[in-house]
Amino acid sequence: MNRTFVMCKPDAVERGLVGAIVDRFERKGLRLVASELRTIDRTTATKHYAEHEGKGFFESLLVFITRSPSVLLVLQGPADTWQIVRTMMGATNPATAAPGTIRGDLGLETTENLVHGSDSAESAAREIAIFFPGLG
Ligand code: 3AN
Repeated sequence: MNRTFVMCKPDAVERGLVGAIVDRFERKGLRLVASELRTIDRTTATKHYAEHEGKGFFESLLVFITRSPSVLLVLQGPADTWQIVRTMMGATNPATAAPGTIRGDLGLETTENLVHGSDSAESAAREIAIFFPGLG
């Protein structure tokens, strides 16, 4: 899969960091093939985060991700584009994410960690179908 799904989460939009984040991906050489500012509804968020249902942070994750618009992106690059994006994002907890990564440079909170990127080729296909069903 040479396409992956990326979300600049509500905190990234609220803090005015979308441009800085997209800039990193574009400068890396990845190409935008879809982009939309959208407030994610609860049903879609539940589907997207199905693997975390039942965990302690699930409810606060849903409240956060639906509270204001996110910028939804599909990025295209060479094989395993999802992996390139994950490397650029850094670890889930921004407090310990490596400097030079998006989370390492711009964030501090685990829930409000600025970006989401698909974690496998299968997830990328699943998530692109959820958020951009019309994308051929
Ligand atoms: P990643 O976003 O790095 O793929 P996941 O898929 O494990 O991380 O978690 C999805 C989202 O759930 C994270 N981006 C974060 O917002 C939230 N999350 C994950 N683990 C925790 C945790 N231990 N405490 C609070 N929120 C968490």
